[in-house]
Amino acid sequence: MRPQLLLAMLLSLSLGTGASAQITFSIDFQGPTPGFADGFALGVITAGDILTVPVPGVPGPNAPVVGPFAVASGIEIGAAALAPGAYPGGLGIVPGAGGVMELDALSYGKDTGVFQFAFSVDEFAVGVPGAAPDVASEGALGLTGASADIFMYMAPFGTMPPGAAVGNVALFDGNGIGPSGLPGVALIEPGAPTIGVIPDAGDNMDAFDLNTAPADLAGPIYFSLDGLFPDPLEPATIANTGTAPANGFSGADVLVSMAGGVPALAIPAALMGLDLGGFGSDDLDALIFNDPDGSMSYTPGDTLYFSVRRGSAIIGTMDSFYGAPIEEGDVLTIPIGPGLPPAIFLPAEALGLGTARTFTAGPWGPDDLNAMDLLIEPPPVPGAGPGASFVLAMALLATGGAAFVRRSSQKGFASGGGTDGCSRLCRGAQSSCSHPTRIG
Ligand SMILES: [Ca+2]
Ligand SMILES: [Ca+2]
Ligand SMILES: [Ca+2]
Ligand SMILES: [Ca+2]
Repeated sequence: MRPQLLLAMLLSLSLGTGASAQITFSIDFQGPTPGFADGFALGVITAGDILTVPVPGVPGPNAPVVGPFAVASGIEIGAAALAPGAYPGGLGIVPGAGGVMELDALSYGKDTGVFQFAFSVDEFAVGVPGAAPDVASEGALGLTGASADIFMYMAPFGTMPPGAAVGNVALFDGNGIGPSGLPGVALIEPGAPTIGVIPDAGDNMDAFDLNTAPADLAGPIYFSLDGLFPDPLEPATIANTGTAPANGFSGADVLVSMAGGVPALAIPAALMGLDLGGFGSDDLDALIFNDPDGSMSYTPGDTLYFSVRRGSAIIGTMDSFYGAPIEEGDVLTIPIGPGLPPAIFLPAEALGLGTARTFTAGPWGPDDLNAMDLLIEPPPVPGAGPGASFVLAMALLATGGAAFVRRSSQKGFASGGGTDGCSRLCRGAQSSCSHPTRIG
């Protein structure tokens, strides 16, 4: 077995045991899946919906499984009031530009733990080559499916000064087929970067929660909506929907809904050092929130991390902790004082992403982290329970395995892993091409 495949399998096993692997997520409006009938046969998928894996079926939330998938992802909770979903009620979101509802960050307020940190990127991310499958091998200069995938940071979650490089490895796959061999979530890939073209060929997972318990669905559900300012890489399109201002909020605000309710402000942009350039000038695009006292707001003792998307005004501003220019791939946290910019907690280069700071940005600029979660699995004990295999994988990397994995991955990368076959058209193998119906 190839070392990098062994590593990926070990990492997936570390999450593949127990109910904690259940996933809920959202996709962005630019991909091909919005407009499809959902895999639960409940309704039509939108970019504001909270989705899950369509098998084994309702009620969900379900865990990623190896593809191919004959149907699209299932709607767990719909975006609009009374929208169809396995959990009834909807988030009460009203559409922005073009009738689009775009939810771009998600948390149930129970993101705890210090060990396992997972994230996703968009279709322009190139990554810094490490141990495939990773952002670099799956990204815009590789197999072009990284935007639908989830990756795991290869060190315990903790702050790191800008400049440090650790890396990542793929954890879950968009379509669950193809070279990585990892379980998937019934999204469509690959999707090469396309500037100013909609829909994109592939989906972009733009929010996820990796340990969603059925009880979480009752709420509170924390999320952010899309700001109005354009994506600099999508100049000729309606690149962003302004769902946030259409609902009366900034794209940089963290909101909260109970299923069946309407969005309310939970964590204002200003508390996070965002929108210093004016209302709606920043857009929060990834969220980790733990609210142990249940206040539904940020209070001392809570855990809060976030990221901003490309085009946000705060990008390039010196962060308030390390004094380094903020980038769209950084994991940020609240400022060290009121009125100051956010603090960089984990710089994008530590995650194996390309940054301007380290001169590793790709042809489309610095990589954008656009979804993340901190897992509830307890710190691993070697030989016992979930996470133990992660320790084994780390040990593999820490020893001579690291150099061997790198050599092997470069070799495998050069020879090409192939593409995902007919997935672009049917989410599955050609023998089971029952394509879901696109509506509208
Ligand atoms: Ca979305
Ligand atoms: Ca993504
Ligand atoms: Ca947002
Ligand atoms: Ca970001």
